[in-house]
Amino acid sequence: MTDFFAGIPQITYQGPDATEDFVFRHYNPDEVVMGRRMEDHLRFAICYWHSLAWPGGDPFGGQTFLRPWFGDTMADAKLKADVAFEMFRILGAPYFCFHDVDVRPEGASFAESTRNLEEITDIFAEKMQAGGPKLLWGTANLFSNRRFMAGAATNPDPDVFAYSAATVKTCMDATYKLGGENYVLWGGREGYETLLNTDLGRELDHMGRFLSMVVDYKHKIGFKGTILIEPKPQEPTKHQYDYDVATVFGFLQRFGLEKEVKVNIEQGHAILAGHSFEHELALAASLGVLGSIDMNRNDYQCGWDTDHFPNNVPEIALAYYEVLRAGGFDTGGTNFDAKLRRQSLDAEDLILAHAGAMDVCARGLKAAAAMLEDGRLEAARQARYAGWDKPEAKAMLQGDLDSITADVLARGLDPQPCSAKQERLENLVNRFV
Ligand code: XLS
Ligand code: NI
Ligand code: NI
Repeated sequence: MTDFFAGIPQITYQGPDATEDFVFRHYNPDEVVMGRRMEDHLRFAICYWHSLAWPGGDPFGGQTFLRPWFGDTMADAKLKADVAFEMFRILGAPYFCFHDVDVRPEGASFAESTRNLEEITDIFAEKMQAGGPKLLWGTANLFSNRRFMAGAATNPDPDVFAYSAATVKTCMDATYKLGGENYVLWGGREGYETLLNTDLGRELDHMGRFLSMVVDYKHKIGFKGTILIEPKPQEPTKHQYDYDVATVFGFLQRFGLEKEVKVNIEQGHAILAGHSFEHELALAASLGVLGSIDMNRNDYQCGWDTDHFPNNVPEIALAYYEVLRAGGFDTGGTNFDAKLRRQSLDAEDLILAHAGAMDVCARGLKAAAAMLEDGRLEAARQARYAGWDKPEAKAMLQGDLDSITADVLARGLDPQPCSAKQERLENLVNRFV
């Protein structure tokens, strides 16, 4: 036991009327929603990087957090692991996620970094066995160290491609060892700063080959989890190749990987791409690649990825509505890829941020389930397309432009528009949120 969270109680469900701060008011893990326990629907994960490794910097100032484990020794990493698992326990989090660099110090060589990762993940394994959470996903940080400044798989230097591939292998090994349910690739610097020095076609070819190697390795070691790509349009690079769900899907198809790889969709990244979160979720579901979500929120007045904790129930309800329509999560879950504001210095801020976010997600999930169970939204959607259920409409799709034109003439067609009922549907949504 460390004393970092001293005095902070275990967070438990106390119902919406509770007056204390350190409680869940809406997240009740055992409550059954649409036939599934809430905990099994939401599959919350806490991310190591923002909660335990992020020092609180912004473009105008550095570290604001002074955590006792901020150092680069194995002793620091072990203290951080102790605090991490205490935090997971206090919040009753069923899952966590990490990058290699979040959890271990960088070694003097690749081999030493790998040994450090193995040692720390062995400690994780013990803590997980002793009742700790499961691993939702592991990933490699191929964007912070200066060696990755021009990209990882898309780096003009083949040695960086090699270093990146070897790093991903070690992180997949660690994820597999810990029973991780997914492995994520976020292409942090897979993109460009200027076209003037970039061979875009070559970089995309290399990225495709890299991903194919990742998929091959998954099968080679018998990893049963899902490989996920996390789209983001820009930041840190000016343009990132994994721009959004549509772009990623086209990339996967080009390399024949659309049945092998799904997407991890982040709220803030969807907004940066000029979409809504629910747009990205609905599109991924319709393409059969909806994997998991990174839950957070961008500040709508700032143009960057601020990774706030979520607190907007109506938005989250629409997001989970798409998740539920798609049948809910399989190996995916809700990872809080969210960080405290840099003035939120206290240990309790970390706990309250997550407890509040879990409550907000629970409210969103319940609202989404109620909308689905009510059925009127889906009935209206079906009614709108009802014409397509008719045999002659289906037959038309088997025809060609000549046969369709003949039919238009024969029937003297003159289509009449009808209302799409948007406001009526929006009013309906507002009854649930
Ligand atoms: C950054 C990304 C990152 C990924 C994991 O914007 O969201 O945190 O989720 O590398
Ligand atoms: Ni993310
Ligand atoms: Ni992000």
